Amino acid sequence: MAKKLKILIFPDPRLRKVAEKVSKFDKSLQNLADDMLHTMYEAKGIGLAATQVDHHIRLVVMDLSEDRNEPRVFVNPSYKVLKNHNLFEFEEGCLSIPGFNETISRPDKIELKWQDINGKEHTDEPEGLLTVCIQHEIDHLEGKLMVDYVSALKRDRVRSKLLKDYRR
Ligand code: GNR
Ligand code: NI
Repeated sequence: MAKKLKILIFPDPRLRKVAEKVSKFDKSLQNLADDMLHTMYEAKGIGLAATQVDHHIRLVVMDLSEDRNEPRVFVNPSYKVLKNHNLFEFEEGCLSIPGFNETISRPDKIELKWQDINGKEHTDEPEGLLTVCIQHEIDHLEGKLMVDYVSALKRDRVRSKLLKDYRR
């Protein structure tokens, strides 16, 4: 059975770690991906990076489908911004920053590379929400968060609020 993992909340310093490349495509990777998908569905998110559940490896799960029945796994994802891109504004949320929504501008045309759970390599030029979401998730793997795109004043307000609400 899949386990529900604890999602780290900003400003937990573990969210700032840079994730390591995955090189072993074994049962424990599969188990972590399953646990992350379960955790993402329980939290009603559309994506989750391993960093958010305190595993500092380059693993992302996602489900962008209406019916929540199209789980996807991205191992070692990376992207290049295409030359003919435009900036696309989208209101984002983050399971590690509950209650905070902000419109973020990101490039709308990327070449995405990743490996699947078996280590097989894939390349795609995604469209729409996947483009936004994978950039958000790869930011997590680099220790970067949505709050880094807003003013220091706003970031400090969010930090104080979450420290109060999620005091350990
Ligand atoms: O559930 C999520 N929704 C979302 C909406 C807009 C842009 C990105 C996202 S990802 C987020 C889940 C999350 O925090 N992933 O890291
Ligand atoms: Ni997030």
